[in-house]
Amino acid sequence: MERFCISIPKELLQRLDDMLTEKGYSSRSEFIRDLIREKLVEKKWEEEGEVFGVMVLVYDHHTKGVTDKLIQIQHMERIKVISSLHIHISHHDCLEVIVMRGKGDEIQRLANHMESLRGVKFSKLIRAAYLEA
Ligand code: NI
Repeated sequence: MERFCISIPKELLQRLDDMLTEKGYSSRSEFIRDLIREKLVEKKWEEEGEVFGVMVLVYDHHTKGVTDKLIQIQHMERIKVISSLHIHISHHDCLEVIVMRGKGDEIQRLANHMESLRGVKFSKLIRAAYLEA
């Protein structure tokens, strides 16, 4: 581990400490490391490297065509869907979790496509990436 000093306005440090307490972090260092990793994951999404996307969807499977379209999208060649989980949450609605691997912009495009389908009531893409650090 390397150590370094940073200068930070008092108010900002107070905000940082409030966040640490709120989230239950035991040290500033651990929190700062996580913040840096978060930035690196964002950066990886902007660049050409391989990233992971986890899409959560809630949709009404009675809406005409939505199930077929979702399957069709997931079969697109350039994005690899690693895994998906389907839960029937009510008579009408399904919850689906889709884990994808590929380039950031391609995963994002796919996510946008799924989100905009008629019958999709909720959607959220979680942007993840593997970092060596
Ligand atoms: Ni279902």
